[in-house]
Amino acid sequence: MKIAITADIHLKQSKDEAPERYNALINIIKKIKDEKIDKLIIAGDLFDKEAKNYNIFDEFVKINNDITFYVIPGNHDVGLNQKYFTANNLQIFNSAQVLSFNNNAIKIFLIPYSADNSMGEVLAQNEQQLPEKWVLLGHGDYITGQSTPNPYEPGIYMLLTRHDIETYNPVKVILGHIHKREIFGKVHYVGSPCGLDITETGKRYFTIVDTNSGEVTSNKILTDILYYNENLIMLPVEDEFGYIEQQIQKMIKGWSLSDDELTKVRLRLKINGYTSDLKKLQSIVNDALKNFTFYNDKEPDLTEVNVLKDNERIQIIELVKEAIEKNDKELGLLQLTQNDVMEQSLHIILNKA
Ligand SMILES: [Mn+2]
Repeated sequence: MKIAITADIHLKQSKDEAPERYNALINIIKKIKDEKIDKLIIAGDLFDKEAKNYNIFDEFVKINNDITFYVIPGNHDVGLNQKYFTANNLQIFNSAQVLSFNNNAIKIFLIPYSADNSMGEVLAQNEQQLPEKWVLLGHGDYITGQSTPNPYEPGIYMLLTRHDIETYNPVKVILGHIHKREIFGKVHYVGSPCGLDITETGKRYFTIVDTNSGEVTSNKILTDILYYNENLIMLPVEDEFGYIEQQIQKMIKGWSLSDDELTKVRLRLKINGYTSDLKKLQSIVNDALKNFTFYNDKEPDLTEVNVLKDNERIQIIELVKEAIEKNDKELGLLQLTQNDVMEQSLHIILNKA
């Protein structure tokens, strides 16, 4: 049996405010129906903090009466309660619980968010009722020392440690809270189904877990908006405008989006570095991106681009650029990008600390 999982939708009070979040949920429902899946778990932060009116979601659940919705609260909707809803196909869980769909399959252990406990404490309290094979589903921070900080959620929430996982040994762990889809070993962060703002970039996914095999897969969501927050470096090389056009094409290619998805992009672009002709740079950049929509309608930010007229240094920069491109493999081993090294080299060549 397959069960779909999403988290961190952060629905607003009305559908008019951030409608893309509702639309992402609608797309998930469409996709899981296509796959004949009839269960959707929402792993916390279904609602944004100020939500008080739940009728739109209640109606939405009722309309989709062939799906059962299982919801655990997250830190944004911590007081969420069954009595706020009338739909029969919706279950809200306020305490840790085992979900069991058929006897032989892997079970799901739900841990709703609580400000007073870590996930490890909840696991210890429930050790006796943990099934033989189970997937942990919760909302909080998994600490490996390598997770990406979430600017939306500073601090640590409902900690889960690697030690907890080793001690209780779930088949998989599926978590809400970090809005970026990330995978650390058996731990999967689902990620928000639609970026909430410019910091939540790239394609979005929901998760499907197979309760027979324990296999977890990521499935793309067709969102209304795809955020990209990019930085490029302008170099005053011989063919500087050809160079920046090439950088822009490389950036777009790196997103690997379909033509339709490219129309969903909301781009914030900042360019650093040096040019011989700022006015021309602006027109080249705007022309290369004329089919794109910019985040908050702000054109690419060129305020950090300096003008350089020194021919000798331009030649030196050209040589350094070639050397950096030739040694891309070595830079990769040092976990450096060509852009990082070029930026540092520019500071040195141009005497700017
Ligand atoms: Mn969240």
